[in-house]
Amino acid sequence: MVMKMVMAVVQDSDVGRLVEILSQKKFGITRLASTGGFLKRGNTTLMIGVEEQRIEELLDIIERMCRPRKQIVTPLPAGPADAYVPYPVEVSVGGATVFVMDVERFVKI
Ligand code: 2BA
Repeated sequence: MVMKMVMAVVQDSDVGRLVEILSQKKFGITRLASTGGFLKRGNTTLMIGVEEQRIEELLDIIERMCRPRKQIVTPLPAGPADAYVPYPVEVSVGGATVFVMDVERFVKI
């Protein structure tokens, strides 16, 4: 059985429903509290160890449950204070950022 490790960074607002459906479908999940480097806001990283043949099923579910959203960010000042104009910028976050990795060995002890 070939295993893969999927690490999916998802928005907190999507994670509850996503974890529920993945658990129902018997995917094994570890949920990690994480923080985005750019927005410096909380998000959630799911570690999901999965058989290679279930990868597409998993990606389909993630795609269905995770929606892109707009977030407004006000950049922090950088440089001289009198030159700083704090205007908000809109960024689009998500649906999900997903990494699929090979697993050399998988053991439960
Ligand atoms: P954040 O780093 O907080 O990024 C949130 C959103 O801000 C990103 O959404 C992107 O639209 C925007 N963004 C990020 N860096 C930017 C920059 N230097 N300039 C302008 N806009 C920027 P997503 O791309 O959907 O990413 C959502 C979250 O996924 C990220 O939160 C981060 O936690 C994670 N992520 C994204 N790419 C990653 C990567 N290559 N490696 C590890 N984690 C990643």
